[in-house]
This record gives sequence, C-alpha cells and structure tokens, in this order.
Amino acid sequence: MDYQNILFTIEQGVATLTFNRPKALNAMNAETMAELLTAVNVCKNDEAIRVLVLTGAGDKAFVAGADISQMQSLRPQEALAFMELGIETLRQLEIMPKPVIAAINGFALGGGTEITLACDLRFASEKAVFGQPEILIGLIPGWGGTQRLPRLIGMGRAKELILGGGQIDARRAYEIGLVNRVFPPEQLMEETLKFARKLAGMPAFAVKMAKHSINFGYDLALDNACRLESECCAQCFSTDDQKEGMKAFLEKRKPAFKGR
Ligand code: CO8
Repeated sequence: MDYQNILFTIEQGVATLTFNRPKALNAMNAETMAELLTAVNVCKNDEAIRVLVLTGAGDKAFVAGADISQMQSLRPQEALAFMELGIETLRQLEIMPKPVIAAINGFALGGGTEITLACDLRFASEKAVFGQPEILIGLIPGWGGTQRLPRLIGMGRAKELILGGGQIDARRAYEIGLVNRVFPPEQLMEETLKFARKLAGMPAFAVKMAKHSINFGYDLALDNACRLESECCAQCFSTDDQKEGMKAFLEKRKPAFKGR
C-alpha cells in the first residue's frame, strides 16, 4: 500500500501506524483520515496483524487536531462529509476485532484526542497534552468527542474540557482516567510495543470476543449485556487456544497459543 501521510510497519504481529505530517503537527486532513481508514481495514483483514499501535511523527505531536487550514473555507455540506469520514473511520477503529493502542507522544488536541478515544488503550508520554479546543475556533468536537469523552471520564470533566477549551497534561489525564499509563518520553514506544507484543501473544479469538463483548455490551441493559458476554465466552470453547490454555494450566506449563 502506498501511503503519503502515514507510515505503516508490521513487526512481530504488531502494526505501527505513524501520523506523518510533523510540519503541521500531524494535523488530520481528509487525505490522512482516508489513509487511516484504509490501514484499519488492512489490520482487520490481515491475520498476521494482532495489535495496532498509533503514534505521531516527530517529538512534538501525536495529532494536533483536524487540519484547520483545510477546514477554514468548508461549506456545511463539505464539513459534514469530512465529519462523516472521521466518524466512520474512528468507529471502524473502535470496533476492529484486534486491540488498538494510542502511544501519545505530544499534543493530542481536538481530533487528536478524539482519535485516542476510539482506541482501546491510551499510553502517554509525560510530554503529552490533551484537550478539546474546538470551541476556541467556533466549533464543537465533530469526530465523537462529545460522546466518547463523557463516557470515559464522566460528564462534568468532559464538559469542563469541551466548553472551556482548556488543555491538560499527561498527569492530569491519568488522574481523570483519560489515559491508562504515563511514561518518560524516551520510554513511551518501547513500553507500548512491549505491551502490544504481550497482547499479540494472547489467544486471538478470546481477545476478539472480549473486545466485542465490551464494545457492544456497553450500551445495552445489563441482562442483555451479560447474555452477550455469555455467548461470546461460550464461543471461545470452540478454539484450540481454549483447549491449550486449560490443558497447560492443569499440566503446570506455559501455554503455546496458536491464535486459532
Ligand atoms: N491544523 C493545521 N495546522 C496546524 C494545526 C492544525 N490543527 N496545529 C498546528 N498546525 C501547524 C501550525 O499552523 C504551524 O504551521 P506553520 O509552521 O506553517 O505556521 C505548525 O503546525 C506548528 O504549530 P505552532 O507554530 O502553532 O506550534 P506551537 O508549539 O506554537 O503550538 C499548538 C502548538 C498548541 C498545538 C498549536 O499549534 C495549536 O493550538 N494548534 C491547533 C490545535 C487545535 O485547535 N486543534 C483542534 C482543531 S479542530 C478539530 O480537531 C475538530 C475535529 C473534528 C471536526 C471535523 C470538522 C470538519
């Protein structure tokens, strides 16, 4: 695949996608969003890829938001098309049947924060900065921020960020549950890849079912959600990895999972 705005590599079951427009702090234009969607579909369909890691090129930004220079003269219908592309891409990222980790190496503002919200895990550098500053340029979040942010950190904290347009550092992001872990900048990728490789070695079908149950059960009534979980769990009993996992436990040895 020939990408212009992202770098995409695969190693030891882990795909790494790097937003690569460092001169514009990796701001997301429509072309970059389309490439992200293509790469998400590649990850979904390629059995050799077990985990996806997203990060930003350079030492300053993950993604500093949607590309303001591209957006400034959009008419409402064009803006809507750009939003729909973002909404569709981030939903596909969110429900991809493999774990996605954001390695947030710097500014993750506006659409940048929204991309991280569609990931399963958020690992941040101590230099990372988060916020929804759209209000400061006369907008509101348009790639799911008004919905995913309150679900993750609570309504009050989300409103403070979205209405106030302020920025928070990695430590505060950790305090409010916006990120899972914080690392010194020079350790961020190493630690993220270490965790990604660990996930890549997990039983793939169980990983897929766990993510499916969490994603699609979250908005259901508890009875229905628990039923969904039971069905997902029952399906795991059809896999070689379930048999191997339990056999290895009883034989007091490490399991050799095959991803089937
Ligand atoms: N879009 C376009 N260019 C950008 C963006 C951006 N979001 N962010 C930074 N850049 C560019 C700057 O214009 C600058 O370019 P140049 O060198 O050519 O002048 C370069 O990147 C470096 O930026 P700065 O000189 O500003 O660097 P600083 O270190 O001084 O500041 C900041 C860094 C704080 C990150 C600052 O650049 C900034 O505030 N950026 C904008 C952040 C922002 O408002 N993001 C939200 C955008 S709106 C959004 O994301 C909505 C998403 C969904 C809606 C979709 C609707 C269609």
